[in-house]
Amino acid sequence: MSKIQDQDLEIFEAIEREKQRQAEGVELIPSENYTSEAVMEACGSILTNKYSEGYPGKRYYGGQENIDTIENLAIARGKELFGAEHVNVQPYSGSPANTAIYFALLEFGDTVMGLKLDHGGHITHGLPIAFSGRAYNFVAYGVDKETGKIDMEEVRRLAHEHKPKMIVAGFTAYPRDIDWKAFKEICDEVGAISMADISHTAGLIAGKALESPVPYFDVVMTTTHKTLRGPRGAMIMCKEKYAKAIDRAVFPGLQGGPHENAIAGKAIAFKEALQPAYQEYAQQVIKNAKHLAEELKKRDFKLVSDGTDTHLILVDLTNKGVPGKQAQARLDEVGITLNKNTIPFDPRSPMDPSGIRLGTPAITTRGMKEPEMEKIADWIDRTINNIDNEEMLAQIKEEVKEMCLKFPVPGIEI
Ligand code: DSN
Repeated sequence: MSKIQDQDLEIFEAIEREKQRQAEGVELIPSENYTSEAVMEACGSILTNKYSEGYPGKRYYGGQENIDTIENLAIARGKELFGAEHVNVQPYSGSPANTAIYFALLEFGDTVMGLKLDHGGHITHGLPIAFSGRAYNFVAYGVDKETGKIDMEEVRRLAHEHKPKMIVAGFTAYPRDIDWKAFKEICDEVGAISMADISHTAGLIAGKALESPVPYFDVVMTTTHKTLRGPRGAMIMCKEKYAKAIDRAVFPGLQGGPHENAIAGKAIAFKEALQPAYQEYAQQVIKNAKHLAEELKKRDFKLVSDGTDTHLILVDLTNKGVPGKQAQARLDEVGITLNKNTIPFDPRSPMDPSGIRLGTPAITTRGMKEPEMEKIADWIDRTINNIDNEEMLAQIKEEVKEMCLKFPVPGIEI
């Protein structure tokens, strides 16, 4: 970072402070992770200099021989990792990737089904004020009030009633595994295109810790920087019959020049995820999440759906008398980063909801295991129970820092 230090001290110092924050804190935002130094090198490499509109072998500008090698490797490794028929590695991120899928396979105004935002769906799954909600007629399904789990009978009923052209299965804040086969059956019953958004769980699927929708679904989208532990970005997988439409929608339909530095990072991350050690990582992410969930329950935290099958936990703080926004802010102060989140049927506003969302991908990358989950549950409990006790919070912050410094973050020297 010496060049940045010489040239731009303000940015250098902000990055240094961020390094310190990442090293000294417990990162529990379930969509975040620490990518490898190799991936970061690729993202910061000279590949950022190159324009390469088009696809390998069919580019618009010259000088593509090395770019084609890189993108072909990313595609081949993506296919191998997920067993996909066709892969597009160019989407800049999850939202443009989902938009490209809709643009490829739907007409504006078509009916689509997706999970309600306040039940765990994403803004690109039909939020009325987002592009998805304005361009398409989204019909939302939700979770069962008692179980907190997706109500597949409601999905079936709504599908038969509305005859959607596409059903989106996937989430951004839902703690349970998805029954892909059941979704696919419903899609087949009504002739809908099946679309899975596995952004949160792609790494757990690649690591064979969760079942994959790829064999059954028409189209599958994932971001590459969450459990998959790659660079910021996304990829689309689909059946061969949709390949042309998807590629055309990504470029030139929606995007211009692909970010080949990020695509090189994706190729490296996919290679890492193909190694046996990655499967151990994926298993441990889930073991940690289940253990953390149990430890929180022991301390009288109420979990949506009463637990987790994945990396993600959604806590309803109503019984603690501390709203999500205040919990997030105070936990931030002690070095525990997570996010406030709506819970299903939340009586509070999305800006200050009743819940918090947390997860284990990042802390598992650092090597934390079950004993550390117990400490983290304890710190969360003590913070929530002593929300106005500055002395106690300062003490917890020291304890958090002491533990974190024993677990290195890739690319950060302590
Ligand atoms: N922002 C992501 C998440 O936190 O789940 C979704 O796009």
